[in-house]
Amino acid sequence: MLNLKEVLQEAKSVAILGHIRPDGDCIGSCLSLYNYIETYFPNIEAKVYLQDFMPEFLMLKNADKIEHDYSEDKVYDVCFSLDSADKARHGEYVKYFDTAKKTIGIDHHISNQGFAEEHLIISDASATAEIMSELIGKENLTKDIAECLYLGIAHDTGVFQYSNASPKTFRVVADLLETGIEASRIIDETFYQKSYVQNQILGRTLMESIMLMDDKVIVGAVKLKDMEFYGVTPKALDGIVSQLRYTRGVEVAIFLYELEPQRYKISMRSNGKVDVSKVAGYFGGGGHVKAAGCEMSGNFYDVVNNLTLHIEAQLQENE
Ligand SMILES: [Mn+2]
Repeated sequence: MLNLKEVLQEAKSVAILGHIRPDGDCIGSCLSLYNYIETYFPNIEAKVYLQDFMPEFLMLKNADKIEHDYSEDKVYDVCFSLDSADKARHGEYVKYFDTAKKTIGIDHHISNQGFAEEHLIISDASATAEIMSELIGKENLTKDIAECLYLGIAHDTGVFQYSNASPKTFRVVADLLETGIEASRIIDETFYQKSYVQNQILGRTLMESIMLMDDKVIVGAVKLKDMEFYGVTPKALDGIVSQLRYTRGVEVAIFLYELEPQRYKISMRSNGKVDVSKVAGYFGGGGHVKAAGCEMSGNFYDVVNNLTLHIEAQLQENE
């Protein structure tokens, strides 16, 4: 297994890269490594590069030091690629990867082919942060490092709910909790909290949702003019489909938003009876059994009818 200490002992400068549109696991993993270096290898000049950033992650130590400028042509001794299944995921920061003297990839995506010189890819780890927890080692955890790792694992497991959260994940999380982190504050402020406007759109979408197929399918939609009215981007619509799924008796939740007139982005969630990745697959999309998405053209009713035909076929098959 990769030995973090050995790698860092020989390094004077380290670049840490995540992926474009970074999520909690990406940011948590990158900052855990940064904070580890700052604590145990203070002489190393380290930098985390991420293109954009969500303000709720500022609660993590040194989140304010994340670099968003890539104009400098610096050559690093070591470049870490975290939570990124392929090189293109690094976006414009890839130049630091390409020029570094040594590259190391750490990831949990099954599609990662190992594009770095040295890599640690564990596809049954729930999150890159779970792998980082093991690499850093229980004995080296500080509260600041543990907060980053906990946030990463919590986000990639949907707060420990998805099937990727294994008994091992919980053992790692137990070690993180031992450091005294404020676990519920981290989850509340970075995962569940929404802006007032987001809650308004969520409420309105739930209120205007429709039930189909003997109440086995629920459909919610947001139109372009609604997004304009509330002044939000599609990012603000995250989580609406999950809330739709929490409707008793529902097998599949469908959430649509308008990309342009007569063009929809569709997210689906299933409780297990219907494989929504198959449904999305018919329309050029994909995903997992319980979570999938695609894009479709047509008016709202055509789009919903086309989707429910495939859902109905699967429900009948399984009965
Ligand atoms: Mn991840």
